[in-house]
Amino acid sequence: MSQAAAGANAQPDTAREPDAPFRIRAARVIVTSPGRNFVTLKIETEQGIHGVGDATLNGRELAVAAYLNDHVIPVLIGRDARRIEDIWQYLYRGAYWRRGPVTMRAIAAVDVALWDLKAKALGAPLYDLLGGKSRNGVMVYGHANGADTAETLDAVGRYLDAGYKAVRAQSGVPGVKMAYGVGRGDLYYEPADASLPTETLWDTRAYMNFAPKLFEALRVRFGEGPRLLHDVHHRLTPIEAAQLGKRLEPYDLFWMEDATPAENQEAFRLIRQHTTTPLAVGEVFNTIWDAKDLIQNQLIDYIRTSVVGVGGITHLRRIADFAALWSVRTGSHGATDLSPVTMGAALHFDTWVPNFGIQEYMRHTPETDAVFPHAYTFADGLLHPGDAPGHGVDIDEALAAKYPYEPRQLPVARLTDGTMWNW
Ligand code: CS2
Ligand code: MG
Repeated sequence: MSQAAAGANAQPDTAREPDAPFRIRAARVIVTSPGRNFVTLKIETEQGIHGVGDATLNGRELAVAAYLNDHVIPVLIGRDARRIEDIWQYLYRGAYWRRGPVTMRAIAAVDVALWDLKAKALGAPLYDLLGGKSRNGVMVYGHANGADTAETLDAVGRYLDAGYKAVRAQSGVPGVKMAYGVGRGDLYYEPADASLPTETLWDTRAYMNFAPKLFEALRVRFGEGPRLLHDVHHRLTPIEAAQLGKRLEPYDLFWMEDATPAENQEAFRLIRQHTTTPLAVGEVFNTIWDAKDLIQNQLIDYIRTSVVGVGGITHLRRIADFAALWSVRTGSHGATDLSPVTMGAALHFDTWVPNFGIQEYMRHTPETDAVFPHAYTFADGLLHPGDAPGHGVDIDEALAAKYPYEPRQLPVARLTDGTMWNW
């Protein structure tokens, strides 16, 4: 780069003098829609080794693709792929406008691709680079849902029959049009369903009266054995969340998730004062700063930050280590909008992380699985990352090219009087 192009006061970039084999030769963004949209970053070294990272942000996919193409890939070329930490710091601190879901997903894609690449170069599964196995398998929870209580109970039964040790239960609520979490079809719940946001309705009172009855019915039918989870999806005020947590206590939930929008971390203090139902939060968090007060004040029990949401393994590891000090365990987000690449990386992370709690697992469609060949397998309610070098997930670019991007957005929610609410 010429002095003029670099700026008059430019210093030599010390991170750009790598040994040739590990130089990043190329990086490219692959957008594909095998049933839903995914954004994938592939990084290649001079040596010919490649790593793969996920950058999917549901409903905002092309914003991250543009961030990567315009602002990240140009500064990656020529760097030493082994310097994962330095590249992370460069992309995080080097972005004056730091944090946020777009930036942090772009950083995550780079970070996960570099961990994949390094582990492949060393011929080791990624969990071995993190510190090795802490457990024999990763307990996951599946998503059971139905239009009403009877359908939801049947859906939970099918997951238990399939060997799941933990199941999240969501149900249609009488009087509520399109309640959160009620899918179409059995295994493949997908909320991003249209090119313009679908309008749904929300009725807090109807939901608050219904939810405890659903869990009572679940315990009557399935007994005390199964771990049951529930996602409130940011719909309640703090005092409503406190009330719901209290009403759910007799049914021994594994967790109540996203009871209120957590941009106000202080709200959880109020919820915590009133209920012992375990609390989980964090799928929309981007960095440790979103979770710091919740964790150090012991206001939550599970932190749901994911590899793709918080800038990759490098930063998720910091959050998990911090959480461990306060007995907060991990419970990473794992909806279908997190690609198989994120799932593979998450499973290596989960296999290592000492304060593991649970991993969310929504199955991808067969089309998605074919585009992303992967080493992970499911057996007896546990996922196993496999022992392939790296994170064990690749992308079939020729197949990916057959599924062009399709505009899709997440729904919005309004209260019954028309007021905008949190979806
Ligand atoms: C949900 C997600 O998995 C969960 O817990 O909250 O389904 C969420 O709605 C989607 O990931 C949004 O893209
Ligand atoms: Mg959720």
